[in-house]
Amino acid sequence: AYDGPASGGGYGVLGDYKPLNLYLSGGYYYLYDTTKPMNGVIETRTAQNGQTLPGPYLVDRDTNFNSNDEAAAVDANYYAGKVYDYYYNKFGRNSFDGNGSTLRSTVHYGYNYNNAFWNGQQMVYGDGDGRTFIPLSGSEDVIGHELTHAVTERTAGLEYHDQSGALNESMSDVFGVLITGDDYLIGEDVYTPGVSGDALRSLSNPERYGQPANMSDYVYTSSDNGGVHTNSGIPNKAGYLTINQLGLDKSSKIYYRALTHYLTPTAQFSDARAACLQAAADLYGYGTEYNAVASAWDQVGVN
Ligand code: ASN
Ligand code: ZN
Ligand code: CA
Ligand code: CA
Repeated sequence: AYDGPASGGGYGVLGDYKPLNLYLSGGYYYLYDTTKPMNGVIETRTAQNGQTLPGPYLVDRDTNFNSNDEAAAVDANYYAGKVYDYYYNKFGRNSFDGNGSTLRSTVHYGYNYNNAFWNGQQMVYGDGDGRTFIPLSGSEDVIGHELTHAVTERTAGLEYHDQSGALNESMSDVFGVLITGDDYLIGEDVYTPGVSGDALRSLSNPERYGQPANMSDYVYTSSDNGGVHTNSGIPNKAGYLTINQLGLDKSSKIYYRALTHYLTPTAQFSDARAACLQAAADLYGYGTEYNAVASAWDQVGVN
């Protein structure tokens, strides 16, 4: 065959088959998707259980990515494509920077590493230890969360500490939910394989996972950059209440406009309320939608 784009498929972390856009070069197939209208590509590499980034490509001799160590990579590239499609189709945003830059992921980061992150340049996924997590790229909402950190960095620029940091975290969780559109849980597909029905966080019930859901329970701490993964429960609950009242489409438009037009690096929770209200007014006027947003933030004690 000739070198160039190729179609194939593979099995993800949960064992499900999915089609893949590959690239053939020198007798090897790459997780390297050239089919999007980007300046770059969507590609996935491996850290081979080390911490050197971005690491080499993970390649296969044929178009069927069916080996065990390929599963995390299959999902990383597949879901990165899904999240790319969401931002492009819904908002016309071409990749995280709006300029079609390459979406790079690295899987098999570290050993038994129970986390995933955006490092300012790419997404990085651990394999988990098999008890707390299985490979984290197996969850579309985790990928939506991490890639939204990249969007936030290039738009609102929310500083990653205290209330602005909790808003940064919350935007990633809210878009994780808006992108998948199926539940209000984050990480349920890859969290505690031995326990069913749980998740890393819940937008509808933040308290279930130790987060506050009202300003009166805000946690003052010096750990986790001022509790950014804890206090995000408050704006997360407002996000749930918004989505529950207005649905995915209107809520997506309101949140995206708030994130890209109104929020600034030092925004506090009250600024997020104001940003969502202004976005709702811009898009829908001062009616049902505006009142729903106001009610959502009222209910979590943010004025
Ligand atoms: N998974 C975490 C997050 O995206 C990593 C971190 O603490 N930044 O929030
Ligand atoms: Zn995060
Ligand atoms: Ca979910
Ligand atoms: Ca579980």
